[in-house]
Formats: sequence, C-alpha cells, structure tokens
Amino acid sequence: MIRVGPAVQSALARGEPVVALESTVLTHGLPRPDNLALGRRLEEIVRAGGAVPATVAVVAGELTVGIDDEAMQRLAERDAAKASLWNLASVVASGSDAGTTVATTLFAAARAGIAVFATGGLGGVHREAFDESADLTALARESVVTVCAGPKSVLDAAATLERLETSGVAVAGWRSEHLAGFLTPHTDLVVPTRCDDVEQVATLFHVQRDLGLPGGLVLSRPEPDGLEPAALAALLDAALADADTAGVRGKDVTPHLLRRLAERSDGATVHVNLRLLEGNAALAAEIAVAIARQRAFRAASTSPNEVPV
Ligand code: PSU
Ligand code: MN
Repeated sequence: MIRVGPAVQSALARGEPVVALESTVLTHGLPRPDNLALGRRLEEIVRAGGAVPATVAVVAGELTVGIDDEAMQRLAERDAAKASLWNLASVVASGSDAGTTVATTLFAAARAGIAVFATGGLGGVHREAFDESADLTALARESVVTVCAGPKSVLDAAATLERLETSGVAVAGWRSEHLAGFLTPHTDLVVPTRCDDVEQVATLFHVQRDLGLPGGLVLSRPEPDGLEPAALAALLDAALADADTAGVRGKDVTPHLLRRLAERSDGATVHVNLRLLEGNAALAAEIAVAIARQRAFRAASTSPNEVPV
C-alpha cells in the first residue's frame, strides 16, 4: 500500500542516491506561504547535490514516497492531518491528505529502500511527563541515516538523548562533539561519535547494516545561523506557558509551540528553521551520494570491509 513515485522508483532500481524528506514541516511546522517555497527548495537542493528527492506524504489516503508538485501544493495550501505511526492507518483508511512525521517518513522510506532522510528537528521526550514521540520508536526500528539539527527545541534534549541510547540508535555529531539544539547550534550534551566527513557517515551506516543492527543513525548537524541559547530558553519558557494556559495537549503541542515561538521572536525562529532544513538537505544529499558510491564499491570488491577514501 505504499506508492513510490516514478523518479524515485527508477533511481532506486539503478542504485542511485535518494533522499527522503518529511512533510509535517509543510503541513504543520511552517507558516504559509514559506512552507510551499521551502518544500520545493529542499527538493531542488537535494537535486543540486546529485540525489533524487523523495518527499513523503499521505495523498488522498495513499502513503506516497516521492509526491508530485501538485500534491505538495495541496498539502501546503490546505489544511491536512498530521500522520504519525499511531494514526497512520486511520488517516489512510479515511482517504485524507496528511503530512508525515519523522516516524512515518522513516517507516515509508525504509520500506521503499531509501537509506538517507533529511528533516529539521526530531520528535522525542517532551518536558511534560508521558508525552514521547513515536519518532523515537521509528528511529530504533529503521536502518536509515537521519540528518537533523537535533531534537526539536521544545523537548527535553537530555531525556531524548538517553532514550535514543536505550533503544540502540547511533547518534553522531556533524563536526561536533555536542548534540545540536535545533534552533540553537549546540546543547551541552556530548554525543557518542563525531563525524567530520560524509565518507565516515556512509561507513558507519554500512557497518551498522553489516552487523545487522536494527536501528538507525542520527546525524546531528548544528545550524551556525541559530539563536543564542539564553534567548531561546526565554522564548521557550514563554511559549510553554502559553500552551499550558491554552490547555493544548497531544499532537497539537508541537505546532502550537512552533507558532508561538515564531510570533514571540518576530519570525527569527522561522528563519533559523528554514536555514537548518536547507543545510540538512544539502548534507543528506552528499551522504546519499557517498553511501551509493561505497555500496557500488563494496559490491565490486572481494573484501567487503574495504571502503574508498
Ligand atoms: N520540528 C519542527 N517542526 C515540525 C516537527 C518537528 O520544527 O513540524 C514535526 C516533525 O515531523 C516531527 C513531529 O516528526 O513534529 C513530531 O511530532 P510528535 O511529537 O507529535 O510525534
Ligand atoms: Mn506526542
């Protein structure tokens, strides 16, 4: 029941690099009309990096890997649902349109055979007890490289990192020892691995697969354009208080907080969000190219552990 778009299908059949992109950022994460412009720009960035973009979404009840521009326009301009793993079946059954979260995008991308995924921020452990994103479950299950700017700023980053460790997800910092803070470049949390070039990332990915490890690899890329940690903390406290007063719960929490952060920062958080998404897509394309090259080399080589440098 997963539809794969024609460009993505032929790229995958030829072993060419493909980068999956999520769509909740279009339906819920960014204001109109920035969202549509961004969705198109991310695909362009991936193409410019030598890979084929595969934006994932539910289109009229069909989980689609590689939506066309018409579908992207509809998702960005009309109200659509937000599909995580726990409500995916009901969204599909009802025949509606939905943006896919990190969890659902990972699920669909892995089924289609895509190795690399670019997003903005990961879902994770919220500051309020018992709200934990299904993104964590999907990251533990799917053998995919997820390029992100760290856990979403509204989360408990330390708890999220612990949960990733518990479920066996490899976390690497892109040219950094620290976990990226989404809207701020760094948290003070140290990540287990540091990667300084894309070949290293591709090698880690292949070794994880060779070992038969079930989970994925999170590559945390700090966005240099990000906000000062103190400024972000003040904005967040205010936005969290707003959400509490408004009585927002469940899957509506994240979109609500993002909207309040944007309003309270005069759009600064949206600007950073756009920059980090673009940077992540560009890096993901490079990684997809490196993975495809190493895969071809390994297939031709008698010693599977040798990788090109
Ligand atoms: N971060 C953002 N904007 C977003 C999201 C994260 O800055 O729109 C989305 C991602 O798609 C992520 C989802 O997978 O929120 C997590 O939602 P939840 O916590 O309800 O699982
Ligand atoms: Mn939640």
